[in-house]
Amino acid sequence: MKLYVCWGTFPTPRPGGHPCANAYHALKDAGHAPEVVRSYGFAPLPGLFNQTRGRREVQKLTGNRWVPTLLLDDGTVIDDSHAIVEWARANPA
Ligand SMILES: N[C@@H](CCC(=O)N[C@@H](CS)C(=O)NCC(=O)O)C(=O)O
Repeated sequence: MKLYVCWGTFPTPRPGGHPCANAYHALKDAGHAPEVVRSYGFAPLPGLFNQTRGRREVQKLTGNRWVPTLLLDDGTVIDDSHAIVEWARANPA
């Protein structure tokens, strides 16, 4: 499985935590070892930073450029950190 994230899976002071880190740690806690695809980017200036391969792949998969996005080996796409956390809890490795 591939987990598309922004700049990494580090914690940030954001309320609710860093969405990419939340998704990543939920997957790890459930026993998965996702391939992490750093996609960088900055939504308010999409032309400037959102032209990375990762962001383009995310846009193809989801129609938007927001991460985290999870791509399962069977091609299933799970978008949004909350949905990824729920999926991880429901689908331990
Ligand atoms: N509601 C979303 C919010 C995700 C979010 O804020 N993602 C940030 C990265 S941590 C993002 O993609 N921002 C746009 C950008 O960096 O271009 C979720 O929880 O998945």
